[in-house]
Amino acid sequence: MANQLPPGQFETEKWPILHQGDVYQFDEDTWNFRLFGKVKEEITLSYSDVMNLPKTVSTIDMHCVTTWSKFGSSFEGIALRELVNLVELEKDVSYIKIYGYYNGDRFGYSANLPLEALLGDDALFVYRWKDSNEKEWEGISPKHGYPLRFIPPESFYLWKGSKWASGIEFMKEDEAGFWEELGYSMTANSFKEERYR
Ligand SMILES: Nc1nc2c(c(=O)[nH]1)N[C@H]1C(S)=C(S)[C@@H](COP(=O)(O)O)O[C@H]1N2
Ligand SMILES: [Mo]
Repeated sequence: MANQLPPGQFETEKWPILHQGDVYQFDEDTWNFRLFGKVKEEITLSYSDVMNLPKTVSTIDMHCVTTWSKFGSSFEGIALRELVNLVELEKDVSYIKIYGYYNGDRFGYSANLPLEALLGDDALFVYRWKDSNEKEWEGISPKHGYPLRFIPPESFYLWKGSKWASGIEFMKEDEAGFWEELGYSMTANSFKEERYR
């Protein structure tokens, strides 16, 4: 699957920046990460709680619905499954929403995804990355979502990757997030070109 161009996409070398609203300014004292929704007990993690979880490194292609694709970036972060392991899910939880900052609201952005597709090494909350031709790690910049940014598997368009990630809601039914409410695809499979609803 790696380095495959989905239909209707072109390759770019640089990593473009796209988002709505202003850039979140990280403050460790007020930052936290919430796991909530259909779980036995909701939990709130501090920045150090999150950063002390096991780390995963993956190389993941990114496909933006505006038609650019960027191949072979390496990311270091916390696999989504490590966070799921911290809560006891109610029966029949199949979907999640990953939240992120939007214009002063830490839960103003969200994207819905099927949980089952996100349990591998290619579903990561990242804090540093390495371009395909670089040797040195570089922190995820504030504009790309510092301190924690979700990168979805390459089978999903990149809007499913919440910047300035702030929590995961566990759900039994699929529910539209920020872009999905505005007409973008619920499933967003980049290789099936599922752009709009
Ligand atoms: N919190 C937040 N995350 C967001 C967005 C946003 O507006 N707010 N935009 C999404 C969209 S539409 C895209 S295409 C990607 C772009 O990520 P990049 O700027 O790192 O390339 O971020 C996604 N994550
Ligand atoms: Mo986008």
